[in-house]
Amino acid sequence: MSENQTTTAPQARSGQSADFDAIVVGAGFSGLYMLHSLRQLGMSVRVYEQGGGVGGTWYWNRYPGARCDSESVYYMFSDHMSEEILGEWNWSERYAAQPEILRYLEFVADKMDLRRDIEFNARVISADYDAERASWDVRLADGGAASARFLVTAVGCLSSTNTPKFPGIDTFAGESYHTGAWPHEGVDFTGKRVAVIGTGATAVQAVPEIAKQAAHVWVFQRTPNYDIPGRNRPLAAEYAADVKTAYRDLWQKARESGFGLPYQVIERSAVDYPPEDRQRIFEAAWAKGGFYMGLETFSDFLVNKESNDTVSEFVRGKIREVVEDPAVGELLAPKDHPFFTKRPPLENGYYETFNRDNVTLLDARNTPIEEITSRGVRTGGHEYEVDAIVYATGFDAMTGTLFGMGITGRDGLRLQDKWQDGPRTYLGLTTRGFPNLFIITGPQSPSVLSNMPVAIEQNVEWIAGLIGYMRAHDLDVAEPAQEAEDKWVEHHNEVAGATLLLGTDSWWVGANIPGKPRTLYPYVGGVGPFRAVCQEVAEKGYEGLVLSGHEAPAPAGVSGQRHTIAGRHRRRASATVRGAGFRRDL
Ligand code: N01
Repeated sequence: MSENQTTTAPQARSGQSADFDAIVVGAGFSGLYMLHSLRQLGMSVRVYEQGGGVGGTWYWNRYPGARCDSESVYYMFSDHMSEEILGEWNWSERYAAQPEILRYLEFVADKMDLRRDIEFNARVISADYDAERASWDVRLADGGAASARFLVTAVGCLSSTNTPKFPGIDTFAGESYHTGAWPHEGVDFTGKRVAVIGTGATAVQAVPEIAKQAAHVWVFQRTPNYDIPGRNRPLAAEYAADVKTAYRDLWQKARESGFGLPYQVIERSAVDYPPEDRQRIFEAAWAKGGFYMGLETFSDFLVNKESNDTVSEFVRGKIREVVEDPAVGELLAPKDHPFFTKRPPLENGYYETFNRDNVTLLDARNTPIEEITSRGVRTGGHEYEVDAIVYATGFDAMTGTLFGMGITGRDGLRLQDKWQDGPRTYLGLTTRGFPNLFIITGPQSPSVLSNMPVAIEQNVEWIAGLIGYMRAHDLDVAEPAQEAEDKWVEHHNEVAGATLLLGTDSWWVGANIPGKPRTLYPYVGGVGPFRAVCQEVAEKGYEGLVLSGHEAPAPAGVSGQRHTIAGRHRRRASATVRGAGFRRDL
């Protein structure tokens, strides 16, 4: 990984504020594509990236075993970014590992000559909207400053790490690591005693790798997950070639799908099938590996508890089969929440790891972690002495990084104050009171409930489309009308409420962060239906947004026309839910 990629903005370093048409924050998948798209409009763009290189999530998450849970052939930019890159790039594994994905993003950045507009090691500490100038003023941690008419956040959904405030955490004398900020030089656990706290998708990838090196690993599990076998393997050249040949159809299918993957969703309920047929369908998906288990078996797991019970029991049975010690198998088998109401991790050897002599599973639900001591972790009155603690404890997802950037809109309104009871957005992409602020993969858009590149491409293209429209029509300011935003929030909550998701504690609903409002953060109405709504909004001249020249007064909240628009969103709710593979009408 090359660390000397900084291209400095001379103006930002001379004590004066540089002025750009747009500022983009973040240089992962989203920021790279946003930069490219805005350049296509002929705009001057500056990207600020906190890391020392491109990659976003894939720059920071270098923990052992880190790899993508989407099949790599679909985890990349489509021909919308570059047909040439799509043709040239070849993945080596079914699920690409972190170093390969990082290489891919570096390849994209070089190929598209993106680095010259990116400033690395540049952390945004504030972004203030100046209504008179219709401009965003951005300040950086190192004293740099810049302004721009448009501010686009491309900061990812899982970029603010969460380390629980365990008593005594600072007293530990050994090594401590958070998986989301892993040392670039790697960590050698050979012969070490290691505590891993957490059993989410990250730990499920890391534990088998750490266990291969360590003298002993203690895994502190608070909630077991329904881990699906990934069945990772070298990517067959013929398969990869077939995907490339059919990419136009496959990408279109992914764009119109519920979760951003071109899988064959069949509208059917598990409860309508006799047990032996159900079993056959489950076994086939289990053997295939990956999210086929959730997406290609039955279509009503998220809205029908009875149907969900069948798949939940199937997965529990599989876990019990693999784990040799029945007590450990039972502890690993989730019973407190339905399948897929938390993000199911993909595993490659996770359950087998608990058959090793050097791995011990501990129940952090019934015997919670009491404190971190200078020597290790105390739980149930016992001190587990270790050389290293790995915090696989997740992220302050979706809002943590946005709030950390100090975004202040019109009249001094801070984003965290506006969203103190939960996010309020129009389409997840804009929020009233923050003109010309656009959020890629924001809350109330499909974001993490999609194969990410597909959600990102849609968001970026919509934002670029809007900015292009504004420039063509001599418009300077875009801000959602109050009623349009209210209706989107209402629709979002209505769709969320029709699913089982709100009933399970997960980061999807903010339950992992004490005090965070409990609401479903990503939009569950489906990637395809969301795209259709956004497209319709655009075709109607960006209905629901108030577009104006910058001298115009702050936009009024309500109009009869917007009422109609909002009404259409509401009607679409039932279509959306059906379109996303759910059965319950709203
Ligand atoms: O984080 P998590 P993650 N005491 O929040 C536990 C994506 N991802 O980094 O479940 C004890 O899921 C917590 O316990 P509980 C993917 O979307 C993608 O693993 O809250 N334990 C949980 O077990 C994923 O969902 C890929 O009871 C505590 C764990 O820490 C998301 O990232 C790969 C605790 C946190 O799990 C986040 O996954 C990996 C406490 N006080 C991840 N606090 C790819 O596809 C927390 N925990 C590339």
